[in-house]
Amino acid sequence: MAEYKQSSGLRGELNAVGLRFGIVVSHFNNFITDRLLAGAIDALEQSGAGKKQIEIVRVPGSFEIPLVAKKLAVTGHFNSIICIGCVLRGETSHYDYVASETARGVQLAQLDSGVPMAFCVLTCDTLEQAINRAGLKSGNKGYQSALGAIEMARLMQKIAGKFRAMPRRRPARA
Ligand code: INI
Repeated sequence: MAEYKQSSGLRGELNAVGLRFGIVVSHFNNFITDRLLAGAIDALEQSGAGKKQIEIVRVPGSFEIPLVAKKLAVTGHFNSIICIGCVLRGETSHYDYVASETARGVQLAQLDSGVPMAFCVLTCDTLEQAINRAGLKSGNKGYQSALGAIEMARLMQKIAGKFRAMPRRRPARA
C-alpha cells in the first residue's frame, strides 16, 4: 500500500478551457437560484471558460430540471451539466416530493446519458439556510458545483483517453 500516495489516482484538473457546459436553472425561488447561477458562472470563467462555452437554460421549478438536463446531455454537445434549483420546506409534503424526485431524476439523467451532472439544488428548511449557501465565493454552492462539473468533465475525458486504446476484456464471472 505504501507506494500509493494520497495524491495518486486519476483526477480531473480544474481547467475549463475548451469545455462546454449546460446550466439548467430553476425560476422557482429565483432570489436564490440567480445567486447560485452567478457563482457557477464565476467559477467557470475563472477556470478558463468563455461565454460561448456556457449555455443557460431556464425551467419553471426544480422538478423540471432532470428532463431538460437529460435533453441537453443527449445532444452530445456538453461535457458537463450544472443543475441549479432551490427547494424550501413548506407546510405540506410537496417539498419532499419535489426534493427527492429532483435528486433522483438528476442522478438517473447522468447515469443514462453518461454526461456528468453537478447537483446544485439546495434543499433547505428555511430561506436563511438557503441564503447562507448562496453567498459569495466559497460560501456559494453554485461556485462549488461548477468546480465539481469541471473536474468531472476532465475526469471523464481522462478515463476515455486512458482506456480507449486498450483491448477489451470480457467481464469476470461473479
Ligand atoms: N419548485 C422549486 O424549485 N422549489 C420549491 O421549493 C418548490 N415548492 O416548494 O413547491 C417548487 N415547486 C414547483 C415544482 O418544482 C414544479 O415546478 C411544479 O410542481 C410543476 O411541475
